[in-house]
Parts: sequence; structure tokens; C-alpha cells
Amino acid sequence: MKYVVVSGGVISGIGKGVLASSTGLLFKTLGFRVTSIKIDPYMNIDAGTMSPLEHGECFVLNDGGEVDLDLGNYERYLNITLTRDHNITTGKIYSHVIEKERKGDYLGKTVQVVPHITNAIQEWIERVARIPVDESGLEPEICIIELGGTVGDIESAPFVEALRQFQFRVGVENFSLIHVSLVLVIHGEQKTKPTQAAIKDLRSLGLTPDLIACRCQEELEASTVEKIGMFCHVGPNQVVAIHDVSSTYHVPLLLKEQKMMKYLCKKLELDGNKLSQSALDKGENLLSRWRSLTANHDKSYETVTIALVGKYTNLKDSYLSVIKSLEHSSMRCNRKLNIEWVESTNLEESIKDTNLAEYHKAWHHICQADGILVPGGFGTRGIEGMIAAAKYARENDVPYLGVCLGLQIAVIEFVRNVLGYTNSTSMEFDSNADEEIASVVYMPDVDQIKLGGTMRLGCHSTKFVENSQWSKLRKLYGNPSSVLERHRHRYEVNPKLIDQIESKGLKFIGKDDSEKRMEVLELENHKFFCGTQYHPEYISKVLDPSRPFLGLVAASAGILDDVLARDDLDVKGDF
Ligand SMILES: *[C@@H]1O[C@H](CO)[C@@H](O)[C@H](O)[C@H]1NC(C)=O
Ligand SMILES: *[C@@H]1O[C@H](CO)[C@@H](O)[C@H](O)[C@H]1NC(C)=O
Ligand SMILES: *[C@@H]1O[C@H](CO)[C@@H](O)[C@H](O)[C@H]1NC(C)=O
Ligand SMILES: CC(=O)N[C@H]1CO[C@H](CO)[C@@H](O)[C@@H]1O
Repeated sequence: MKYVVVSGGVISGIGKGVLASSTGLLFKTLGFRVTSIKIDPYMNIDAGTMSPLEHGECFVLNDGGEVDLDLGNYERYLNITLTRDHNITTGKIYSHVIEKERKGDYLGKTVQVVPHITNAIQEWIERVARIPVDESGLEPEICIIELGGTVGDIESAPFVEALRQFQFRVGVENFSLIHVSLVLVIHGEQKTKPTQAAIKDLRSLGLTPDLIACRCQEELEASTVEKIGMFCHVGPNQVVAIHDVSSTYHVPLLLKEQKMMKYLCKKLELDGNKLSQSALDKGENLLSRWRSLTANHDKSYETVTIALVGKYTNLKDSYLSVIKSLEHSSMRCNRKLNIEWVESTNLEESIKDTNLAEYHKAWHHICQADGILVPGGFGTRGIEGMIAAAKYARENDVPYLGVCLGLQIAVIEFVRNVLGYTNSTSMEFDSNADEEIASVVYMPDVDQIKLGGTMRLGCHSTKFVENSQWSKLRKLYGNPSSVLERHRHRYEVNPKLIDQIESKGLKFIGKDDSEKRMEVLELENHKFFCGTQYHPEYISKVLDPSRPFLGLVAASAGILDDVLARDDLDVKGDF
């Protein structure tokens, strides 16, 4: 097992995650099996109860683990399936060590950060790195470890120390470190001082960078590279430059051009010739698909506009997976993606009195959009706006996709305006609502009081009902009898209303194994009007977009029929 650590200096948020996943992708194109671990230096045990406003989206794994959104990045780039153990937080390590201490595993010794915490971190990494993550079911060969935060923070100190020891534990030829830094441009001059300082910090903690990855808004000048090499005591081939590019999907190719893999393979003593021919071919194939995807996307000039009707539209990170899924789908459809962020409260009648301009602006966006997406969310604010958007989509034959809450919104709208129960709502928004006509009710088997970890979470199977061959969504999946998708919800469609709803044309074409829980809905005789109780965005991959999203984007671009006519959706490139 070879370990590649990606750490960051200067400031956070400069694309460590993208660099780490791109590096992983490049290893994959060489034919290696790659896994990844994300280290988050915060105390939360998991990301489930963290506010999306503060921390961006909570990403859900197959096993129901709620993790930091960076793990999603790895899954999307590397086409792998991670587990909740792939996220290490300070909280997890401490609670693990404290638990062991309580059990008496340390034989009464004083338990300390060094060596007990640091050892626990190293053991954890070694154990988790071995978990098979891809379709081969074999142990990975390369493990990418992303260290969150910046080196030098108080929070990350135990992890940095653990990694310092780790390089000796696994041996020099099995460990390499990429440090991501920032080169500022001030008055047209590229400034290397922050990078020098960051590398100095790193070295003072006992870690030596193999590669210094410099983020910069423009291409690095040769003199800058030379200067960094000299002052940071590395060779010029150990400095890679990542300037701003049109999309992050170009970053792997940018790194490849700079021969980064050559250096890394030499350092890690990796010999590609030892791999089997089929592994090499697979890598080769991956590279060429990636190349053509990015190249075609650069050439596409038609635009598809999706209105994203949500609530946290101030912090776009909280919809990261949704945005990525839309990106993957539009790349596949050869369209440039334009997302209109519509704050759902602005669609409500009540805002007319206070802010008429915003009301009209929001509706203008809705009417101009090619398709409408209502993603998952919690809380009552803005619900009426979403319902209005769903109504507009249904009545005007505009493509609509509702994810989780978005499905429930579509049901509430339908029950109110088609079935005529005008005050029907969700028990989530009004716990005293009349249970006979409430569109959405609490799932009986989850606990209402405790918020952390009481949801229906993780990968569950959804069966398509008989006589649903007409369904566009099912065809997009390739007409299977069931699909596996990831869930994260507490409420479900009220079973008492199903028959009435279906009799008016809104069909529940996908149900859970017990056939009691409604998972997928689709409106008959509409361009594309679908909802999923699960979150398809969590398993969307760059080269294999989520099918519901692909359907929305293709329908919005007016090419859904072409897409449906193909029976090789998952193998072939673009439309
Ligand atoms: C992604 O992984 C799945 C199984 O995990 C596999 O069936 C599929 O072929 C892979 N896709 C690519 C593009 O490698
Ligand atoms: C590096 O890893 C290989 C294979 O896991 C192992 O045989 C070798 O001893 C390791 N190197 C060192 C210096 O420990
Ligand atoms: C629904 O609303 C109408 C009018 O607003 C009211 O008369 C009726 O009692 C309400 N029905 C229920 C079940 O609350
Ligand atoms: C090995 C181990 O302790 N793994 C933990 C990872 O984190 C989850 C919580 O998100 C724990 O349930 C696991 O036990």
C-alpha cells in the first residue's frame, strides 16, 4: 500500500479536495486501484447534525454514514464507494480512544495525545485503507489521504504528528506528501512568500513535501517556479502549478501535462509494468473518456438553464452534490449549464407586499428556465414558494425533478390543486395537520425527538412497480426491476392518499421492498415530471451521471427522446 497525503497551507478552501481527487484519478488512469481517506480536524463525530449553512452539504454514503462533502468528491471522481470509516474526525478518534480507556485496554497507563491518539490515528488509517472500494472487490493499492484545515492549526496538530510518525512506520518509498499552497498575484507580481512560510511551517513539524502544488489565478512564471524551488528546497520538477481553469474537470489533465505522475511513481517506486494488461487497458480507457468529456464540454455552446428552487441559496455549497449531478448530466448532454438560484420565499404571494421586485425577479427566472429542480431540505420556510414552482412546472409542461423534499412538494401541490384538498400539507410543517388529508406524514419507524442519527439513511433498494414500463425515469435507468440509491429522510407520502393520487395520473412507479413506502413518482403525459424520495445526487459520477438528473437536463435541453432511444447509456459518451 502506498500513501499519498495532501495537506494545505496558507489558507483553506484553495482546492485541496480537487487536487487530491485529481491525483487519485491519475493513479487510476495508470491502472492502479485507489481509495481515499479524509481527515477532518473538528470534534463532531459525524456531519449529520451540522448546519448546512455553516458547513455546506452533508453527504450520505451507502452505509448511511453522514460525512463531509469532500468524500463525495472522491466518489464522483474515482467511481468508488466509501464507508463511514473513511472519514476520520478528531471527535471519532478521541471517542474511540476514550472508549478503549474505559474498557481498560490501556492497563491503567496515562492516556496521552502522543502516543495514544497519534497511534490510534495511524492504526485507523492503515485499517481503513485496506477496505475494498471499487467493483473489483480487491484491496486498493494507493490511498490518498486529505488532511483538512491548514498545517499549523491547533486542531490539526495531532494529525500532523501522526502523519510524521506514519512516514517512518510505512517507509519512505511508501509515503509521499503533496502540499497545496497559494501564490498570490499582487499588482501583477506573483508572490511566493506565503508559500515559503507554509513550507517552512511544514518542515518545522517534521514533514517534507515531495510536491508543492501552487494554486494561482494565472499561470506560474518560470521565475516563480524557480524561486519556490530554491527557497523551499525542492527541485523544479517538484513544483506543480494549478492555475484557474474553466472547470475543475481539467485539473487532472493539467497535472498530467506537468508530469506529476512521473515524479510520484518514481518516489513511490511504483512500476506500472507489473500491472495486468486489463488493469492498464482500463486506466487507458478512463483517461481517454475523461479527455473527450472535457474536450467536448469546452466545445459545447448551447446552454441549458435549470432553476434551482431552494432555501439556502446564499451558501451554494449546501447543494454541492446537486450541482455536481447537474454538471455531470449537462456535460453528457453537451450543453453548458446555467443554474438560476431561486430563493423559494421570493415566489410566495406574501412577499409581494414587502418586496415586489424580488417576487417578479424570482418568477421571471422560473419562467425563463428550461427546467425546474426542487432539491432536498428541511424546515417550513419557503415551502409555499416551492409548491408554486411545482404547480407551474406541472401545468406548463416544464421539466421538473423533485428530490426528497422536492417529491413531497410535488405531492402536496397535486393533492391541493388536483384532488382539491386545499389545506393539505406535510406533518413536518404542521404537526397538528389532519392525518386523513395530510400529503406527507411521519414515518412510523423513526424516532421523532432525537435529531442526530434517527433518519432513514443510506443505501436501500427501490422496486419498480409492474406496468411501469412507460416510465421515462425507469427507461433512463435501463429498465431494471429495481435500483439502489441513497436515502436521507424522516417523512413519507401519506399511504392513505395513494389511490386517489394515482387515479388522477400521478403514479408512484417506485416503492421500497415492503411496497408501503413511495419512492419514485412520475406524472403521466408530461415532458418530464419526476420525484424521488431518495437522493440520486449522492451517487452521480463524472463519467456516469445520475439518471434522474440526466433526465431532467436532457428533457430541459429538448433531447430526452434521443437519450431514451439509446440502449447503451452507461458505456457510450455524449449525445
Ligand atoms: C464504476 O463502478 C461501477 C461499479 O462500482 C462499475 O460498474 C462501472 O463500470 C464503473 N464505471 C466506470 C466509468 O469505470
Ligand atoms: C513499503 O511497502 C512494502 C509493501 O507493502 C513493504 O514490503 C516494504 O517493507 C515497505 N517499506 C518499508 C521501508 O517499510
Ligand atoms: C380547510 O380550509 C377550509 C377553508 O379555509 C375550511 O373551511 C376547512 O374547515 C378546512 N378543512 C380542514 C379539514 O381543516
Ligand atoms: C472504526 C470506527 O470506530 N468507525 C466509526 C466511524 O464513524 C462512525 C460514526 O460516523 C462510527 O459509527 C464508526 O464506529
